[in-house]
Amino acid sequence: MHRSIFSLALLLGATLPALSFAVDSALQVNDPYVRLAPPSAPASAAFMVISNSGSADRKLIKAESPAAKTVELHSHISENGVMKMRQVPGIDIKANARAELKPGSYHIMLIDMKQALKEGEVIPITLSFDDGSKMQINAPVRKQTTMPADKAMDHQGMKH
Ligand SMILES: [Cu+2]
Repeated sequence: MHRSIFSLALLLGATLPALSFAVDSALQVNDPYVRLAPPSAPASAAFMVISNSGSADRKLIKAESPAAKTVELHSHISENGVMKMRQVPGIDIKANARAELKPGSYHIMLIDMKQALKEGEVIPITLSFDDGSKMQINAPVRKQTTMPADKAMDHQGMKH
């Protein structure tokens, strides 16, 4: 009797480490979209908010999409007063924080689109993170609004 309870405790103890070994469920992507570019434009950009509810810093290190020949992670920097895009090796998503990919800031650049984008079309994007985890998201194509950033944020918040 004693022995069987003891084995059960051992068994439960042994399964606990396995439970905490989950795939990166701490990361969540909200409100992804791809900017509708003019049909002649060879490139467009994808935006989204990536939240990290975990206790470890994460980094987005790669993005891929079947819709574009090349996909790069970009940031906007101000160089001599001129805003320029620059490729970056990764986008940080700090522990218990979020990374906002938005116009004028970090974004996922879709270069050499295979087809012209259509409004409402959904673009699949695969995100790879520094812990080896991957996430597949679907980003609808949206017309670029010219709202100020704070208004756009309110709008995003209201959607959920
Ligand atoms: Cu860019």
